[in-house]
Amino acid sequence: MPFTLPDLPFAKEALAPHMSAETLDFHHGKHHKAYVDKVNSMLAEKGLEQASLIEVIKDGKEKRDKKLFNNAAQIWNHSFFWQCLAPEGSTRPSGKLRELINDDFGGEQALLDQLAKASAEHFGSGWGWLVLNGNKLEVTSLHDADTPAVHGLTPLLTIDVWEHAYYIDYRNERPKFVKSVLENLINWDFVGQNLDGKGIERADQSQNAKADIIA
Ligand code: MN3
Repeated sequence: MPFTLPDLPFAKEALAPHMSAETLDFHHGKHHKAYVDKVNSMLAEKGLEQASLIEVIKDGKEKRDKKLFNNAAQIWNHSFFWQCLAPEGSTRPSGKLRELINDDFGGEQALLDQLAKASAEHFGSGWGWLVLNGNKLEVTSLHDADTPAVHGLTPLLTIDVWEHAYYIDYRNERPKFVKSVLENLINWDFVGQNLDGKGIERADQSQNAKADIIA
């Protein structure tokens, strides 16, 4: 069953000026789509036509098939990333998420500062992450296509720091991009929802045709 490129959960112009429609045209319409097309072109030869996206990612990791792992993990990371974004000022951390942020970081600004630092200072391509490790919130960053989905961590929020994520709007200024996205575009409702541990399936199902049939 081929994977499909999920639609963006917002209008392409809705994140400007922090993330332009042109960036989304390239980032979603070309980069994310290329990962989907690449994985689809590999499924038959790998005998994975019936696998879910997470199964494909795990298969790639177990068999040390870097091409399969990298492309499949990038589908998932991007599907998750789009869900983490929302038009400026539309949500704020609330409920249990707000409590955890206060307990583990001492407040929202401290969390944003740590996440901005980890993302901006990550060396090379990769992703900044807020994850739940056991019962504790943690900020981390992972290289290239690597994903918390295969590290036993519960993904809550991510920010893409590959150059393709910011070069059109911010040129080489990654810290400015990171700050702008973190302070203006985070869908905190989605982040809070992921405390239930189902964030991995949530981003998988959004583009897994098999899941649509079950639903
Ligand atoms: Mn990207």
